[in-house]
Amino acid sequence: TRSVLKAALCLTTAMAMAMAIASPALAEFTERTFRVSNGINEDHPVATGMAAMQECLDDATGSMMEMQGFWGGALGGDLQATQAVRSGLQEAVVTSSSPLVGMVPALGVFDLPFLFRTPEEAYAVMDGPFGDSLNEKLDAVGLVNLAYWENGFRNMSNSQRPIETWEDFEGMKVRVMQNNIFLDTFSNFGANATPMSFGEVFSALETKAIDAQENPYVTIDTSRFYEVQEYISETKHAYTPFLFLFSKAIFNSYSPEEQQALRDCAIVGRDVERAAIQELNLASLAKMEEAGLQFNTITPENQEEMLAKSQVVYESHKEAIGADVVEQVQATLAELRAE
Ligand code: TF8
Repeated sequence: TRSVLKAALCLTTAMAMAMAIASPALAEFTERTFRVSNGINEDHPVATGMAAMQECLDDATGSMMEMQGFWGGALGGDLQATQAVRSGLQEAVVTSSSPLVGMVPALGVFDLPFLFRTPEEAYAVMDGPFGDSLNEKLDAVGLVNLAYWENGFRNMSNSQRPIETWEDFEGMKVRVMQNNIFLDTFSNFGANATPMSFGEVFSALETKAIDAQENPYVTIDTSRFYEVQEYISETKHAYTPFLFLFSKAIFNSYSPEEQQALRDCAIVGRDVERAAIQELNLASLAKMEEAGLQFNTITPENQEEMLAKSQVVYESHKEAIGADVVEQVQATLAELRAE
């Protein structure tokens, strides 16, 4: 018994000493590596944002947290990767909101045609109380949205003709995201809309199984869609965000300090990523024009007509998105526009 007592005493002393030595700030961090799944390629500005986020995490945690980016859908498409994150099999994913509407119907608000007019407007809505209210709905299905990153304003590319009015969509085979709002928006314009996951788009364009797709310029560039397209039309028909989603099950096993570092640094990365996209947008467009694509913008009148034509989509999806959600975003936008 004596030696046991002695050993116990020794242990207590050792523990007390260890606790005194460990710096109180760093004691809150455990060495962790986590995977971040991306559908887009590594030359997309999300990588620039992640580099800034990593630097921030290094500073905040004493280099205890390391992100590993996976690109080009290597860990699955948006929907598949998000399901893995939700069930705790994967730590994180940067995904468009649009394929997740089946999980969180309110996210469909971002798919409503011509909802936002400027990036600043979109930022104000997403980074404010409205964005928070959607984050609560994501949380309820096991997803922690660290921040709203930018996918951006979506424009058309196709192999047939310039899009100048909604009538130009007549009979065009347009790939849409796996989302009924996009499906109805393009069907309503007279297109032959086909839902398809992002990973299938390039070869579907290449083999002419489809004529057209829509994405921000930076994506049309970095995913090489322009190599198999002839026309690019600045429709800006929707602004879709990227969500930086962390598995709630895994997030909850982290210390409060680790959770805070993730939230803070995701915002640092967000700002860098948004700025990088705004800059690259013009460069991407110039590059695609140089590669021989014919570019056109849409007159404000024709854009107004597209919006008017799309009112039926607002009406038919309002209930599914949540009438309160649609009304809240419209009220927030009205307030911003009155400023
Ligand atoms: C789409 C989306 C995608 C992104 C990407 C896979 O068209 O805009 O480009 O979600 O991360 O499916």
